[in-house]
Amino acid sequence: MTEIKILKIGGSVLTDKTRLESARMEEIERIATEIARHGSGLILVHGAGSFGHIHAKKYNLAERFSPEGVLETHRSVVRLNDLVVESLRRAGSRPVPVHPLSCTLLRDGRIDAMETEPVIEMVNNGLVPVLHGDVAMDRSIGAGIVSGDQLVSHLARTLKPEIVALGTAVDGVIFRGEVLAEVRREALPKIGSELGASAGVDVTGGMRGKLEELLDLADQGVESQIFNAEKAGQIERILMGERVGTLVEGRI
Ligand code: IP8
Repeated sequence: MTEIKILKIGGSVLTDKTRLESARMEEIERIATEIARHGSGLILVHGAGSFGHIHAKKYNLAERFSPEGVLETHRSVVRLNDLVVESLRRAGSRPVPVHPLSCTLLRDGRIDAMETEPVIEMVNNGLVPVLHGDVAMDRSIGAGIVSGDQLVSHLARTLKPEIVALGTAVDGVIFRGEVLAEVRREALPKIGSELGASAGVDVTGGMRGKLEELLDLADQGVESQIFNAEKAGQIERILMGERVGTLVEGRI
């Protein structure tokens, strides 16, 4: 089996989160070029940014079932996914879209079941599956939101990849103005209040949500990195196995 790397690029990097469905095409293209150079064994997950969060908030999807909200939010994130997939293809990569709504089931907002075998087969055949934060059916509340971070953590727990990295619009986990080289669960009470919210509309928890997701993963023995994907070259460094940004580690 191919060694797997899971990379998530946040919606704040790919879109302007303050303006409805506003893609940052130059960024998407630069990122696609970096990925195309080092994308073997890669599963890419991207956030929704202003393509999903604004619709999800409008229909209050985190709180109540809305058939119209499910459709509008899903179609919006698929539009962003199309742009990412197309840029990757132009850059020379072999992307395939994977929409979580069709292969993931939640219970109380957490992934209860996900069909991962097709994703593994894609990777084994040299394709780059491109997943994204999405709406998904939920056994308890009808439908809910599955963030890209939750998808990363679920896939990583199942597939035990060699590299897990979350590219954001900041340099890593920042505490008192400094980027932390590493972070463990024990540090959360101390640094928690300083963890910034995301710019613009965000229904899935900003840096704190991200960190909680990755600390749970670290508790299962899978370390990950949070780094700045807006800085040119950082994605390539990550995909080559370098340590960049903040390493999220398990308990001491
Ligand atoms: O941007 C959120 O995914 P995220 C998905 O990865 C929706 O948190 C539909 C708002």
